[in-house]
Amino acid sequence: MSALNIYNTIKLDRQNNIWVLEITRPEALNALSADVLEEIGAVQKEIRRTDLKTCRALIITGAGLKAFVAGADIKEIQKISDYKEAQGFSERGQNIFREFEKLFVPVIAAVNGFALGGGFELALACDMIVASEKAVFGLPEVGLGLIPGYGGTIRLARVVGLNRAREIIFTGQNYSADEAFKMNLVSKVVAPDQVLVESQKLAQKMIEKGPLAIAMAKKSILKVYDQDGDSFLRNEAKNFSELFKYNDTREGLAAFLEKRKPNFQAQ
Ligand code: CO8
Repeated sequence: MSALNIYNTIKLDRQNNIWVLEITRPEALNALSADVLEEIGAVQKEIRRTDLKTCRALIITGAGLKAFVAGADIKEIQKISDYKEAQGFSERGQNIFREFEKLFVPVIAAVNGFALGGGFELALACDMIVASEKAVFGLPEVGLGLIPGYGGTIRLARVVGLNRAREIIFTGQNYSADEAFKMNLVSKVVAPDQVLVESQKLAQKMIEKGPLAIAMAKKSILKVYDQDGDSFLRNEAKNFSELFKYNDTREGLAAFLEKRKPNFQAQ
């Protein structure tokens, strides 16, 4: 990990342009405390301030072999006293998770173990998931008298369909990595010691492509959520056209026609 770690509950490796954010509370199965969320928010700020050459992709993972993230910190949830406080709690997490969707760089969840509750919701807010064979996915909130409050009800339904999402949320049961793969939740299932390696390989493939093109594609895909079909297409066309203001687009097209590798400069 980078020597320049300024965080307490996470580690951020910025040694190459695929940054790795590791949540480091293995004693609590990497549960998302207020401190973890705050530090994740600070990393997002770092990425927004950083140019597209320095940070080209982000991988999120959990420390240890057992858990990616076993949920929001139940000890903290227990202290919530009223509606207003609960609303603040949920919105704080929602805003941070939403930001992963809005970041210009691809975000990969490297799910090395339990991804439960808020942990599953975190993975759902990432652009894609690489899972260990031992990963476990579930939204046990209803068993705690809660519902997924970090965007999980919506994001899950969008990926697996309404009825499957209802099953997952209403039963609170756990699902294996293979089951998650069959539900299109996961891009790849790999051996436990390969989760980070495979996530890095996936990121590597993406960072060889045009960074601005990926940013625009990410922006366009997000609009599937937010708008009806017509405005989605308008938005896609707008983002597509926007790319023609940049040299990289010309470079990508020229390189293909000249049968060489493109040299993208993020400009
Ligand atoms: N929060 C706080 N501590 C946790 C959490 C958690 N989510 N998960 C595990 N821990 C702690 C345990 O309390 C335990 O601590 P200690 O050693 O001090 O007792 C330690 O981590 C190890 O856990 P276990 O001993 O329980 O390990 P096991 O191997 O026996 O079990 C499990 C592993 C099955 C993953 C089990 O720990 C478990 O069920 N964890 C809770 C999973 C869960 O219910 N997650 C959902 C939480 S709620 C949520 O995420 C809501 C998100 C939306 C919030 C919206 C705002 C309101």
